Amino acid sequence: MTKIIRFFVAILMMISPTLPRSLDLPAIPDGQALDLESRFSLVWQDEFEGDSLDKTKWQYNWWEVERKGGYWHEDMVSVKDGNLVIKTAYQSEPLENYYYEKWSDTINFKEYKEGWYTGCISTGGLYEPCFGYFECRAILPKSTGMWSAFWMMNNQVQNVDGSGKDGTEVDIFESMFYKDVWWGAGDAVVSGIVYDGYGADMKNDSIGKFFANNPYEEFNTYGLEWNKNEYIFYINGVETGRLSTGGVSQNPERLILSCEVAGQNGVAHADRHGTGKMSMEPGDTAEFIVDYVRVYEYK
Ligand SMILES: [Ca+2]
Ligand SMILES: [Ca+2]
Repeated sequence: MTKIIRFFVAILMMISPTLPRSLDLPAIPDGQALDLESRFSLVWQDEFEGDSLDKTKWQYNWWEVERKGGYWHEDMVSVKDGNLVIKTAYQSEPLENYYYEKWSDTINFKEYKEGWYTGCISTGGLYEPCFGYFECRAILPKSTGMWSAFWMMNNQVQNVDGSGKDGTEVDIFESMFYKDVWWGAGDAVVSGIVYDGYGADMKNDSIGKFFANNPYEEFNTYGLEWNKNEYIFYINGVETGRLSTGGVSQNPERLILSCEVAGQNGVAHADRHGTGKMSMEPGDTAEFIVDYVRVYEYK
């Protein structure tokens, strides 16, 4: 089905490259190829070798008790066979009940409940770069009603001053269209930005949806080039789009790998992202598998 839709989209793109996006269809990446070697130098990486998370590079979820329709918990994060694995599964017995105070490293305690558990890791407080090229290589978790993401942010994103220059959430990719074959988006991811506040103050923009290659079964790379003037998004080293809406962040930001379950207050349900109802049942597991995260500076 996706092959037929991709073919249809390719025809539309021959008529006009922006036509799929204007119809809310995913587009095929067809921008400039990234010239990584001549323009950038590798300065930070985690290849996820070994058998545990490197705590000199990452910390576990740093905020919130419940995360949307589930819970973030470090027991859902592991390193094995050269990959980071963030597992999403239903826990009939709640896992140990602690969480990090929002926006801080302070640990608090509150009762966790039965429900969907998943995980998040961040370089917050350990490595917060500003500008460069950021890439992960990953296989996406197979369930509707949830999504994985590789993203960046800092605490200033919540600072409402009319600009994103103090800090912008940059969603390098979010996967939320698993099995969404109706719009042909099943093999697509979305990329975008959120800036100048959350909740009622939130402003955002997106480059739209773009196809990756069989992303729930195979590794693809998802990248962001961030300079003073714009964000440039890539899939497998091919540009998908650019954004600078609201002003580009000029401050350091942390890198984040996460899975989230659609819903609220720890209860899973379909939400505004159109992720639908969770297709997993208790006993099922979805895995977000990350081969590496690499960071490059401009030469
Ligand atoms: Ca701001
Ligand atoms: Ca690896």
